[in-house]
Amino acid sequence: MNVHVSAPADKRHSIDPAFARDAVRGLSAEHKSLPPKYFYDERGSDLFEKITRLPEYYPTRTELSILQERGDEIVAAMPKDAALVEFGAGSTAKARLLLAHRRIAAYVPVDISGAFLTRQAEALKNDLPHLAVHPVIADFTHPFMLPREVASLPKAGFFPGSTIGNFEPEDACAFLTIARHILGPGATFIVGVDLEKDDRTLQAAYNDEAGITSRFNKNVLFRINCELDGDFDISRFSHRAIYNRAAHRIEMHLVSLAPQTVHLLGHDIAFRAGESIHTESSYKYSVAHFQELARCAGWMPDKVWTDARRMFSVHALRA
Ligand code: AVI
Repeated sequence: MNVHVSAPADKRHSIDPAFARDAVRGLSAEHKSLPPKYFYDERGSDLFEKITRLPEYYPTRTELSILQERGDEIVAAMPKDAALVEFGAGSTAKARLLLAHRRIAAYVPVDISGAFLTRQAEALKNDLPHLAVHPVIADFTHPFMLPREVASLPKAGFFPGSTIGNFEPEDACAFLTIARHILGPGATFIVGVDLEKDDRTLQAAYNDEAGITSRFNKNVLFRINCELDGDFDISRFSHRAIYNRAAHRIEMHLVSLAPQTVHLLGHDIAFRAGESIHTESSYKYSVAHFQELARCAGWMPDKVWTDARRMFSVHALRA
């Protein structure tokens, strides 16, 4: 499809062309969708941070407990004196649990947000002066170069948070393949993966009582209004998260509460009452199913750690 984007003259300077193209394309499709990466501006990242502390949202605290309790075994599964390469390093809180074991020689946080990354790296250097820290500003879903300072060190990748679950399975396989090439032969990859479980626990985690997930979901419309000069009436959309068991995924949607037309960059986007925008999929895996995905990407499943209730898993893969 050819997407034509015309911005009003006074907005032209501030529009991100990739966001404009993805928004127009996704909202003009028969089944409307928006890529989940657009949740995460400052406000969205702040809302996500709040989600991780909600009583219903079990993944973050469960993964932290696994890293805390099994950190020594997880670090022992890595090559000795490795460079730990974190793909999409958010707060570094999880990496710190591994770095505390002092068997890791260098830390390479990789993130698109340069300012945030530099602040985190400085704080880490202060707290762990023995550790070499070499941040890389890059989109970790595309091939990037590791810093030459870690060229001679063995590598361990780290991808916590079940962010892998937000990729479509074929994109997850492509990402795991890219990561294997970046990390190179002999590397280990530590990946956090949310596990399949009962519908009630899953639905509650994405439909919290305080309504934070709803605000997080609607943030993408807020951004379209602010950054792309859209005119969404956000109060006329409702948050919906359902578990699609056949597809093994939580689906987040924004559902139009009435027939309405939204205007965006010269396009009229018509909604029927009840029509939805699919904004995120969060795939849930069994241990065996994730190991199969890893094998498809050329990794050898090595070890796996789960919590006692088998809510979440941390995998060690070998190149
Ligand atoms: C970042 N990611 C792993 C979260 C998830 O659970 O899929 C994003 C999220 N969406 C709603 N709540 C949290």
